[in-house]
Amino acid sequence: MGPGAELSRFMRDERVEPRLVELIAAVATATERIEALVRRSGLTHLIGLTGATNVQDEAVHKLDDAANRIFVDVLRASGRASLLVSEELAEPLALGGGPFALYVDPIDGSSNADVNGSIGSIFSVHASAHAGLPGPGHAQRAAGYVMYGPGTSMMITWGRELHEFVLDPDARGFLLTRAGLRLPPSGRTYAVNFGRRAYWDPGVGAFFDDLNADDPARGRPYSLRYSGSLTADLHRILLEGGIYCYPGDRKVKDGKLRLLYEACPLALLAEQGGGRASNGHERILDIVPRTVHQRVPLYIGSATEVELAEDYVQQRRRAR
Ligand code: AHM
Ligand code: MG
Repeated sequence: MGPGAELSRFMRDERVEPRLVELIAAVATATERIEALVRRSGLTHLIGLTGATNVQDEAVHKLDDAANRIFVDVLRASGRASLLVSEELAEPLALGGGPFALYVDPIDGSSNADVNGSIGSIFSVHASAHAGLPGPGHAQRAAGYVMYGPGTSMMITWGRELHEFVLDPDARGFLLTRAGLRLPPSGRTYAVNFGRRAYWDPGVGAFFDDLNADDPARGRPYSLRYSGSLTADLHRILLEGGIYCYPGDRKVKDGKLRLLYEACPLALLAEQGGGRASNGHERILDIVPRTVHQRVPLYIGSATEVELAEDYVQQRRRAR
């Protein structure tokens, strides 16, 4: 019995295609192995940088590298994926067989690894795609993340609702904790790197001024909660409502986050829980990808806050 045994049983009961169940079981195996590395990383010299830079010109952490190798090995052995696209691989990697393509960010929030902060792995499944470029995110066959925090949670969807599994640290298996999870329609917190405010468009700044207003009658001010790990910050928002944002700005036109292995999988999770995800103008899941490592601005979370963000970004609403 592998770490995905209960998850596989649940998927089979839901009549999910057997080959997809097997692929997700492989993802559960990979992330359980990564979790074991993460837990011991402070003792095993797995924190810090490798000295290399990846295709996005970002410094590669030792954990990025180790987690990427685990995904490659486990996926190759599973025989269920023909292709792996990873934040840590410049080009899509042919794996030899299987009906699916897997898109992963092996370690999301790598900078947190050095300070014993929460990190995660994000994954997205498409039908095998020509040259690694899939259709828009609404065509994803499954998506999810595993957050390595005080506990290890997996949020997953196969396009029918949103479910949470938690890794039992003794039995080493993912156990179902919440089925059919729904996001609150609005919340009281937002997550954004406020240090970039000087680079934002006025509409983006006006949105956060609105959330920060001294206006208890409208549920303001919101609280700011930002950890530097998208999976950890989004986890709070999926459970408690609110919004996570990584806007485009004067320095980084399309923001920082990647469409195929960050924004799209998280957008599918949010929508399956009744939330929304947008680039400020367009639904994330409708964007047709142009390149495998393409970046996209991201506004994701409860429907109320994502719609309000769009109103400000598109200047339908202006500074109050
Ligand atoms: P990474 O996958 O290279 O770690 O980058 C993604 C991370 C997100 O987890 C996080 O929300 C964001 O980058 C933080 O970026 P910044 O330090 O610019 O706020
Ligand atoms: Mg990463």
